[in-house]
Amino acid sequence: MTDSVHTQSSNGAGADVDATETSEWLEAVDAVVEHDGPDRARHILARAVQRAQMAGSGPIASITTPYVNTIPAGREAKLPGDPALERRLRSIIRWNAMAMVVRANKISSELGGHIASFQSLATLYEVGYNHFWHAASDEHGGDLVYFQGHSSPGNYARAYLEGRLTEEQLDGFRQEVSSPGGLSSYPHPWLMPEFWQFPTVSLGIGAITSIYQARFMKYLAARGMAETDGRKVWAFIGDGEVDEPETMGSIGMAGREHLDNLIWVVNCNLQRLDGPVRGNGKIIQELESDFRGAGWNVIKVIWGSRWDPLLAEDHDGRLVKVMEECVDGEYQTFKSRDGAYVREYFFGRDPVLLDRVSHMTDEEIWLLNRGGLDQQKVYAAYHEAVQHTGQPTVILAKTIKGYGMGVSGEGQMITHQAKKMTEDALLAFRDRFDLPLSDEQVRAAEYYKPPEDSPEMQFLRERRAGLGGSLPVRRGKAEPLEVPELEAFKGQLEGTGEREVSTTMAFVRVLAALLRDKRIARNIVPIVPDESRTFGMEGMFRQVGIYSPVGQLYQPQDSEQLMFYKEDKHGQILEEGITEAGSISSFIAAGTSYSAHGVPMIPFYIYYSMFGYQRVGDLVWAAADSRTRGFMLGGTAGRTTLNGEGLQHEDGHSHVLFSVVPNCRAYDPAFGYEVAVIIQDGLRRMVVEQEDLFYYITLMNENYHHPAMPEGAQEGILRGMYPLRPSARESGPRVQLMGSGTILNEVLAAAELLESDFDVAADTWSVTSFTELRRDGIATERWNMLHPLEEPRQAYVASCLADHEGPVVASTDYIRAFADQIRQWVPGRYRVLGTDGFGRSDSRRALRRFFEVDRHYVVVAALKELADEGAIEASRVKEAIDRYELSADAPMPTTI
Ligand SMILES: Cc1ncc(C[n+]2csc(CCOP(=O)(O)OP(=O)(O)O)c2C)c(N)n1
Ligand SMILES: [Mg+2]
Repeated sequence: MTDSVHTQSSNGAGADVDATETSEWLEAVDAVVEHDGPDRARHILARAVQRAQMAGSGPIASITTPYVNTIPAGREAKLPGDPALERRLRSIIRWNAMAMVVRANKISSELGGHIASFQSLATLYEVGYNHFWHAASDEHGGDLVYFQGHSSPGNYARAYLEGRLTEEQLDGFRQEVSSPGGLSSYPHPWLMPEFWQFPTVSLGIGAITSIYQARFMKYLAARGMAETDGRKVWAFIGDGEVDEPETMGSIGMAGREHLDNLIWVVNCNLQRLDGPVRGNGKIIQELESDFRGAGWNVIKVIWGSRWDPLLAEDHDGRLVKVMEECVDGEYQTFKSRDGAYVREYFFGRDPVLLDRVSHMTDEEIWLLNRGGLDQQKVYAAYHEAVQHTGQPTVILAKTIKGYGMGVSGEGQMITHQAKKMTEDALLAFRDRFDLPLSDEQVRAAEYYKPPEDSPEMQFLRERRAGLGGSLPVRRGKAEPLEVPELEAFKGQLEGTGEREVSTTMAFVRVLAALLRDKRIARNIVPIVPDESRTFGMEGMFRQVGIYSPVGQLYQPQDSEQLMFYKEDKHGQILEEGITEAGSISSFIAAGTSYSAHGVPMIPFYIYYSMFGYQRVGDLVWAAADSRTRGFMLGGTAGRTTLNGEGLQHEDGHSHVLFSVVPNCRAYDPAFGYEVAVIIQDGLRRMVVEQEDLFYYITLMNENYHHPAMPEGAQEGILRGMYPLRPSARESGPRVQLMGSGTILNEVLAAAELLESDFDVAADTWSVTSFTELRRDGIATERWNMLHPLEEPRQAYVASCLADHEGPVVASTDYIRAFADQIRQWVPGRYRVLGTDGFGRSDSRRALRRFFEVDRHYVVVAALKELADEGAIEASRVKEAIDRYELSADAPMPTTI
């Protein structure tokens, strides 16, 4: 770049006080570039900038470059083969993608779909499909491509040409229930498990999970679990999508860890749903500095080849100056108008430029194309990206939203949601992309597939065969592993005797046992967001090491100690730092490794339970959709059990939140043996049987005695409840008490008080999962409804309680909705206590009294139920209230 005007506008320097001196410097730069090349120029200038900064110049902007392509025209790798053929093939795919949305909405406009986004992306996808993306084969482990969610019609249209989908299936777009083989709206592995690999449509989710996927591949390779060299993770991200914190929040990690197996393509069509992304600025320039600052290799693909001659002639920088002055809102408007408009409002900003394009017709000006829509420019960028080492690459590709939609949407504000095309727009689309369709066929939006022996189809097949097969494609199973039997956790099954421990400690011992088990030790992936010491896991730092791509470049402060802080190239722990979103992204990468890499890994992600679903719910949903297998451990759980931390920390509802995830098995165990049974069976189901489930288990930090596992309890632990301590009393009033987690101890104490103070028999049940009990209840009820003539089945809760008299009282450390889940299957009266309200700090005892879930409230609740049943006098309830000094007129805990 030779122009002082342009230099000023891109680096914000002040007015030029000595233009002659400036030109001399610039000429010197030109000379270096000419004689020694641009790399040498960069070196000298970097040194010069450093010198000026040392002298106090302040920051000199160096992270943005002029608003032109990063790769100069002369340095581009050339697209191999026949460009015209590729354009024809891409045009057919464009047509079919558009047709499937138009046709679906002829059936009913209820169905929806998007046309404009894929039309902006088509070149970016097709160059990848034809030249870069490997499917998994004997020669290559396979690239992993995160497609932009609402561009799925483009993927379907290609799969149709490849013979993977039929016309009937295309016609079943968004009709998954009524049309067999119907296609899901967006990439959903849950709905199309052999096709889609990564759910992306909740904006930001594909972005962050792609980063952690790339990092997990480096981790797998470092640990010798899989050969991932040469494999790339590609992620397509919308320019509007970059506003999501999940999109940009982890780019620093990708830079820091040198994830050169990661390539992001940001589709800068300048628009999001409502309007322009940065109408008053330039999204590409903004992102360039963000990514470069985060250590990424940035490739801007702004201008198409038709601009090359104009840029080559731009010795005075006037063109680049106008390019930089125009804001994105203007660029959007240009492409919604015509050549005459562009001449007047773009080139017309500078009379010299206007003159420079005077030889061009309006049509030629209109055809000046954008980089992201030019297969040559895109090819050159991809070529450089896959070669680049030491850094992740982001390609900032400028495109046009609704490209080709003409009056029905091109560059228009309304284009995102356009799912219909006028007849004129359809005909214009046909003409613009030279599609061999009659007017009749166009009006009917017929699909088009060229003859099998046509050059387009041959090329398509050849390219995909050369790259290992079709994409996307998802692997559903890996070689199963052997898992330890329950006896491996003997320590937990036998109880703790005199020792008082927490369920967190019990879990850490189970994990330690797994890390010693030869069959699966290597497959375990402990994940922690800066909380290992909280959970007493710091012993593992030394034992298995913390993964770091560079090992440990310093002597740790605690190196003298046995359990020092050990970072290691082969480390097994993923210590994520303070990012729950990043940690769960690692959980997803590890828990889907069986699918993406054919290597089953078993993540144990342990974190503060409050910062789980509540913090990253959408990623939990993505984990479920992805068929992630693994364990999420909600540590320091329970509103009164994590007692000192107050409102923002004390979790009384994560179980209710996790209860909504269909393939999540959620448990609130109270004892070490329950933890062991649940984890062992989870391993069997996920790793041996390969069921697509994941587990949520709450763990607590309260220490108490753990009994040995009662005989025969195993099945009940897994199904959700089992009898823990039956009363020895045979006659007199009787109640059934239920409890879970730490509050089970209060319930056990209540049973003793009922017996000793009130002569009431109390049978105690440990409820490990109200959520599982509810699932069983719903399934049973549904079966009975649909089989009215058959012998009704009994819900598991009902069958447990069938031979046990008396009202039922449940108390937990969660809001009442948790235990309330099973109400309709509890025979007889059912009263639920819970910790509804905001947490606060105090002793556990005070909090349990405050929230009315302690032993005394359980006694009062049980007596009240007995009184309401007529089994005892109401005065006995009052007696208990007085005896235990409960405050009858205290306000509801939820209101204070
Ligand atoms: C978390 C989330 N919020 C909102 C949406 C709804 N939505 C779908 S696409 C879209 C606009 C996307 O714009 P951009 O990222 O620029 O993609 P483009 O279609 O322009 O390529 C919105 C708001 C969503 N899918 N996910
Ligand atoms: Mg956009």
